[in-house]
Amino acid sequence: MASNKGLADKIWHNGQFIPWSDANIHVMSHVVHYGTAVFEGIRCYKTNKGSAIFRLPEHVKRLFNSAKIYRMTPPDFSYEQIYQACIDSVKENSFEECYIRPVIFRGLGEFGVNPLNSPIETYIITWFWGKYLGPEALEKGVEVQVASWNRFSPNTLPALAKAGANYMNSQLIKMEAIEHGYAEGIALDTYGYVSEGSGENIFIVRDGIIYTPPICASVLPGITRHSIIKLAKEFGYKVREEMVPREILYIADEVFFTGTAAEVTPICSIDKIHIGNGRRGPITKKLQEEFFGILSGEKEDRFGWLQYI
Ligand code: PPE
Repeated sequence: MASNKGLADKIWHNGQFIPWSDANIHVMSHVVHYGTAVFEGIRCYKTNKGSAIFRLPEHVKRLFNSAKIYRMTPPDFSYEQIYQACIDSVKENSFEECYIRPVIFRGLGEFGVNPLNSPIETYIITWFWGKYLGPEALEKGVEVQVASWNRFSPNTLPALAKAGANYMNSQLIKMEAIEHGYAEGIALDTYGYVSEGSGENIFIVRDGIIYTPPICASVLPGITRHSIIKLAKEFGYKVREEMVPREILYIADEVFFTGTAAEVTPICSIDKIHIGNGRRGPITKKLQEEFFGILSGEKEDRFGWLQYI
C-alpha cells in the first residue's frame, strides 16, 4: 500500500502523475467560489484473483454525463483515456484496494459566475478509505434520522449530475444528523417523498418486496443501487422503483443504504423507531453476502462488474 497514511503518493492531473504535495489550486479558481466541479467515487477491491475496480465503465460514463450537463466535458481527454487513467492511478500508487476519486472542475481563469472562460482541470486522486459509516455498521446497522432538509427540487440543481455543489445540501443533512447523534440522515424530496441519504441511495423491504425511490425523486442514479436491483431480481425478488411515503420507513421490515463508500449498510432505527427487530434483516444480509462475494472474487462475476488491473 502507498505510504502517506493511506493517501496516494501520486495524483493524476491533466494526463500526468504529479506528487501529492503538488496537487494544489489557486484560491481564485472558479470551483472555490462557485462549486464548479463534478466527480466520481469508485472502489478498487482486493479479490482472490488480484485487485479489481468495481463497475469502472459505469462510473466513467456517469462522470462524463455530469460534465455534459454542466458544459464542462474535458476538451483534451476522452472517456477511454479517463478510464485508463483510473486504472493507472491504482497501479502508480501500488494500491491493492483503494477509493478512486476523479474530479473535473473549473480552475483559474476569468472571475465571476460565468464559468466558460475558466479552464477545465481533471484530477484523479486515490486513497485508502475504510468503512464509511463506521467499522460495525455493515453488520449491526446504523441509527439514522429523517432530515429536516429536503433534497433539491426538480429543475434547481440537477440531481442526476454528481456535482460538488450538490454536496452543500448533503452537508446540511449530514451535520444535522451528527449533531443529533445519528450516523446519517435520510432526506425527503420537495414533495415529501423519500429521496436518499447524504451520500447513499436507500432501499426499503416490506412483505418480501423491495422498494427504492425512482430517479425522479431527486436521487443520484447510484451504481451500487443498480447493482443491488440486479442481484435482488436475480434472487427472484420483486423490485419496485416507486415513490415512497415517509411513514413506510417506520413500518418497513428492513431498510438499507447503498453507495460506493457505504457499500450495503443496514439501517436499524429511524427517528428512534426500530426497523423490523432492530437488527440487520435477512434480505439485507443475503444481498450483502452476494455483493461482497462478487467483490472478493468468491462468487462468480456473472455481470462483468470487475475490471482487473
Ligand atoms: N446518493 C448520493 C447523494 C451519493 O453521493 C452517492 C455516492 C450515492 C447516492 C450512491 O451512488 P453510487 O456510489 O454510485 O452507488 N456517494 C459517494 C461519495 C461519498 C462521499 O462522502 O464523498 C460515494 O459513495 O463514493
